[in-house]
Amino acid sequence: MTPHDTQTLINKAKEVLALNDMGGWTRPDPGLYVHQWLWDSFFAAIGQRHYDIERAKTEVRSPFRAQWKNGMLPHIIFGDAKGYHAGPELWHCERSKDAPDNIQTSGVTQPPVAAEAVVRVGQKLSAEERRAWYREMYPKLLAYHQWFYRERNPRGDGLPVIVLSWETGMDNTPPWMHSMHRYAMSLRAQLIQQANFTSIMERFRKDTAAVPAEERISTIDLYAVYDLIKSLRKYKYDNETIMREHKLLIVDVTFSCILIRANVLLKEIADEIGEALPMDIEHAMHVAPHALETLWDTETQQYCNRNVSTGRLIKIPTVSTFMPLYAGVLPKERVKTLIRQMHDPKTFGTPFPIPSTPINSDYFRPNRYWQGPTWVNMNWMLADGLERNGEKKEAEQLRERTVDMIARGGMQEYFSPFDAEPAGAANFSWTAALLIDMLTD
Ligand code: 9WN
Repeated sequence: MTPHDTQTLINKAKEVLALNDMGGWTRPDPGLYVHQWLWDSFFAAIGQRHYDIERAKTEVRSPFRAQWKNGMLPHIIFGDAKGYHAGPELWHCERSKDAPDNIQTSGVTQPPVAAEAVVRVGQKLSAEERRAWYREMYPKLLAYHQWFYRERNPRGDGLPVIVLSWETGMDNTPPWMHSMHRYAMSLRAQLIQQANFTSIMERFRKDTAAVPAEERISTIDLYAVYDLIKSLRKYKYDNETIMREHKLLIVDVTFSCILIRANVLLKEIADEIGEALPMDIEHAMHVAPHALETLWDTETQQYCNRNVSTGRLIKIPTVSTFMPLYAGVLPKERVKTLIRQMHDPKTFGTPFPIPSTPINSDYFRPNRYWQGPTWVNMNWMLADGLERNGEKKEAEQLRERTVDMIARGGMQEYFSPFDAEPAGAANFSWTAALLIDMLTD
């Protein structure tokens, strides 16, 4: 790519971020996701830091204005826009004693990339400014991380229990959909499915006005997710009740890996400002990598989610199997195995890697959301992980393929792993932001 092309792409990406700039926060896109999402904002800041550091700081601060009293950062903060398919009237977050006052949010969280964004912004500051920035952010970040261990880690093994596929950010990822169908379909969802009512229910969907239905979560899966949200709402988002009563409790590989990495970054922040991490976090940092290894399935040679209720691994392959590269430094042999799998043309080794679901999976569709397409945020984290695992060339190659995919497909939400055909929402913020990051660093 010529320097000229690079500059044109960066300019286009900045235009997308400007288009989605709502003042103090960035929406994911102009049509479908018209509120604020947690990990989207942190990814947005990772791009913004390259050309407007103050704006990036504002973006990182903004999700904390809705931090729950128990420390949780909610996955959506609702603004005034109308029309989103799962708005405040579905969540009723005010039913929780922990919900923030005077602001509407969802009642679950999303992968904790907050510490990553705080550190990436910190990298662009002078040592003195960085310490001030870290002093400001550390207590809020710490409260968030401690919430996981107080409320979502009954086994004390350092891996959080996730209660809705939307928390993982990979909404219809196959292992979650499989377990939901098997163990957690509401009566209503079962009836819709059995009576073949899905085509009728399809008409009531709001999300498919913005994006074609075949690129989104299926209708039955969406209604089942809505019903799970209603059951969390019934439990008033109280995690003690949820851990006891909820039908779908999963230890998720991607989520776990992001939290493991986030704790390492939290420690970096604490060290720089002379703070000692509390015991609960120290303990989690010590035990979580061992617990992560129990998610490795020797038979199928992949990392798998675990269904907490059955105790069994869900052996359905997805891109998550590579995320332990992002979590930390793995033994060389394991790194080589994962890289071999990434390049296998029968599974993940596509022209525009890495597909969210391998191409030989029954679930695979090249344009259906988290069941096949390639996502820029996953590639960004995996390239970072490859690099920290000593695989610089692999990391560079993955970034090049990702940039090429965006250059062909545009600033889209996701892409076909075969030919970079764009799918999902257009003018998508994290694609733009992470592209800027990949082209700048
Ligand atoms: C539900 C905003 C979000 C992303 C998620 C992605 C999608 C929402 C939806 O959009 O989820 O949270 O309505 O489909 O799966 O990762 O944060 O971009």
